Amino acid sequence: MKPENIDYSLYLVTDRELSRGRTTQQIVEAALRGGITCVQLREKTCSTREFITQALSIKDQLKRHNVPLIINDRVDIAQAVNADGVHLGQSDMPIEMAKVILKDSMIIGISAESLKDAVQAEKDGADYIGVSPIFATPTKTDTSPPLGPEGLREIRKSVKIPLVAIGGLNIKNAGEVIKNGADGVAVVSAIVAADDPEKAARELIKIVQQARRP
Ligand code: TZP
Ligand code: MG
Repeated sequence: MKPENIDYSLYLVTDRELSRGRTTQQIVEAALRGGITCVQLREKTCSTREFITQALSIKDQLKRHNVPLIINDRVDIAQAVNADGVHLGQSDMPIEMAKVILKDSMIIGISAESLKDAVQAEKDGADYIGVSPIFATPTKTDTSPPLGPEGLREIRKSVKIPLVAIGGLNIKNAGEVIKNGADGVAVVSAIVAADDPEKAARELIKIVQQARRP
């Protein structure tokens, strides 16, 4: 999928630990029915071989819905499975090196935890920025202090590429982050750990769409 065709509106980030016994495929399938528009496969504990197997399986699932697959951290796996893109944090492979390895059409998302990171990521040629964390979240605790909607708004003023907000987002605050400049809302627990991931996704996408109306 071409970078300009990616819809970041509701961006699901997977987490097998929070899935409450359901497989990542089950969560993704339900979330697709609910209306997610992008998936990042985030595997922090499994082997490379298992990561690849998961990526190929989820890629297949997403293809049927024309939803892009982004791989967290692993440039090699993104390239090997021909994913739509890769998402890199500030401690992962530098973007200029990732660009050497990846084919030109591959989307590169960069996590920014400050205005400085965000401006740099755009300058370096990122396709989108994950603005993180907006709010404190138990899902990821090794983060910088939360930026809040104000921090997001500041970044929006300085950066033109798509901004995907992440960290502590749910149906109560998703609208607020869209109104403060995010192009999309990325969630882990609000979908992955929900009693009903389909319903959770459906509610979230509706809130995102409503928040965009003037
Ligand atoms: N990156 C920054 S915060 C975060 C990641 C992966 C976790 C977001 O999880 P949740 O459950 O949506 O707050
Ligand atoms: Mg990372």
